[in-house]
Amino acid sequence: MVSANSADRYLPHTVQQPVKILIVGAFGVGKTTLVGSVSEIRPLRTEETMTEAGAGVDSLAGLPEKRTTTVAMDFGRITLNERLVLYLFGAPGQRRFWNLWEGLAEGAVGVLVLVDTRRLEDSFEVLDQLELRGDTPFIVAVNRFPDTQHYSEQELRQAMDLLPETPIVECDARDRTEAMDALIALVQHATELSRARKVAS
Ligand SMILES: Nc1nc2c(ncn2[C@@H]2O[C@H](COP(=O)(O)OP(=O)(O)OP(=O)(O)O)[C@@H](O)[C@H]2O)c(=O)[nH]1
Ligand SMILES: [Mg+2]
Repeated sequence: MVSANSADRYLPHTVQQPVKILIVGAFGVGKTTLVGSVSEIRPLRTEETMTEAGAGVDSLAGLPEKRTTTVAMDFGRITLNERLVLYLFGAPGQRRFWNLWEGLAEGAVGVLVLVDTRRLEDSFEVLDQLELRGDTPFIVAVNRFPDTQHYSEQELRQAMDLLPETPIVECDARDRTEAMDALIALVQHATELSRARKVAS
């Protein structure tokens, strides 16, 4: 029997809609920072102190504070509304770990590609990797650093050779609201694509 106040005790069954999101990007673009800013649980991190091995491979230019790098993944969670919970997986950015991306992308509804336009060339290969994956929806989020030069959306789109339908957003990965807005834009894009594909099939 359902008691009068069951609505207070039980979450509506619609609540548990877990959605997996993958955050990728070149070395040091702010993936771990973004997961940490938005996660409502203490994020799981796999940070290791950077060693000499990375010197010359991964540039720390423009990242004066950076001391560690992700070696496996970041994990966080955010409840977007009473129906939607996002599970966030942040990928490692060092190229030697990119082989982990395939596994991390398994079951993801969308990918947030974080880019640092001060080192945009580092992101070209990241975008190539995604295009190889084919059908996982993605959007590009420009992480704004203090010395980031402003480019128009058209300039960015052209530089990254993005399709007109791929959304570009801008955020400060340290800012919870801005980072969350980027994730919401991704979820919306993935939802729209999935609807369009259903109609087409
Ligand atoms: N000013 C500024 N600094 C940022 C921002 N996002 C990240 N940082 C700093 O930039 C550095 C890089 O951040 P991480 O979050 O470790 O980058 P990552 O993409 O996870 O790096 P890897 O896992 O090594 O690829 C850190 O020192 C952050 O404090 C931002 O939006 N603005
Ligand atoms: Mg990281």
